[in-house]
Amino acid sequence: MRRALVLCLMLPLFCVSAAAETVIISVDSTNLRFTPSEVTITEGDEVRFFWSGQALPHNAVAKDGFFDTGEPERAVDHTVEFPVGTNGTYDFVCEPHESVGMVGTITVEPAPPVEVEEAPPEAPVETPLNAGASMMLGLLLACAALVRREA
Ligand SMILES: [Cu+2]
Repeated sequence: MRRALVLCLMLPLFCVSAAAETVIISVDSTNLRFTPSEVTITEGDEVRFFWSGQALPHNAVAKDGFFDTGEPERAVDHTVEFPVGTNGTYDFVCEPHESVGMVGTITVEPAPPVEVEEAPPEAPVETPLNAGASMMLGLLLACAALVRREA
């Protein structure tokens, strides 16, 4: 009984956590490199440029100007969002150390298409609010069945 209730309380959390991810790019100060220097993300994710306590100041500037962490600093905490429509390849450099190879690449893959299997063609178009409400209703019904079975 208690196990089922805990499961029910956690279900909405799983639904929410399927969303954006944050990938951290830091600095390997021993050989003047970004670490990791190549990342692949999906539209909707974000990249956080994060380092502190560096002996030398660094920054990260996209060659196409899409992002720029500002002046080189020993401590940087700068998050870049890649919303839907930004899929592509973004080369970036640390301006003071580009010449010694402190460069990187972010590959942004297109967001997966929205699942349409569950909505037959004759069904009325659901607003996001209705879709969310009916999903919650479905979860509640599943929880109720689970609780009843364990009781
Ligand atoms: Cu640098």
